[in-house]
Amino acid sequence: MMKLYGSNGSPFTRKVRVFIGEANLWDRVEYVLVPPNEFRTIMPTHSPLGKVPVLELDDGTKMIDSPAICEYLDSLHSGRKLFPENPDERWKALRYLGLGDGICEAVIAAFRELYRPKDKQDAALVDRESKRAANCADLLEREIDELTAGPVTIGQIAAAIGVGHILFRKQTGELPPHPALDLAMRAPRLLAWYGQFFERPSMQNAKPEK
Ligand SMILES: N[C@@H](CCC(=O)N[C@@H](CS)C(=O)NCC(=O)O)C(=O)O
Repeated sequence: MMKLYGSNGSPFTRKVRVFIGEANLWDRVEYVLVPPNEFRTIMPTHSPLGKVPVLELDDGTKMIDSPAICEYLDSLHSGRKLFPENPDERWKALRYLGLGDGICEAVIAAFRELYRPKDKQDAALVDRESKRAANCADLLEREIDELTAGPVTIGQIAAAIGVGHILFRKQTGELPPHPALDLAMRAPRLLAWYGQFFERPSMQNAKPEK
């Protein structure tokens, strides 16, 4: 049995968990939740980066970086590939993977800043990162028909995780209201699509938690 080390607040972990669900691989992977208070001691033993997610293979090899972990997992099943084999479909999916992950990175950068002492916080950074995430959401909104055409791919999964991470950190209050991140105003079709995607069992099985 392989082991996926992760945390429930991590969108990159969530992406891999959703991927495992969509690829029907839960019979081969055990999810190991790394407790927040042990994160900084446990994760460096699995990866020099000390970050989640890490996938431990049956031979003990530790795979790092969620796109690589997902691509590895995709090689293990004989069903329809979530990293499409057709080149045009593949480049499209990888582009949406980049945008979805980009949203997560920007949201993480913004809310991390807000964990610093108030007098040390850089408001311009929070503004810049919030706008960066919003710009990615804009592009996904403009391309919603291309994004959602066809069966589920790594691109759709990553885009959904990106949107979900904006909503999650807003809901926890860790990401303060920013006009750029009003998705209902800014990206209504993307938000509606996320609502449908969220109903998939793979997503229901990997809801974000603080
Ligand atoms: N590119 C990496 C990013 C992983 C990442 O940033 N993980 C965050 C959680 S979402 C983390 O472990 N951060 C802990 C830290 O920075 O100390 C991936 O896609 O797996």
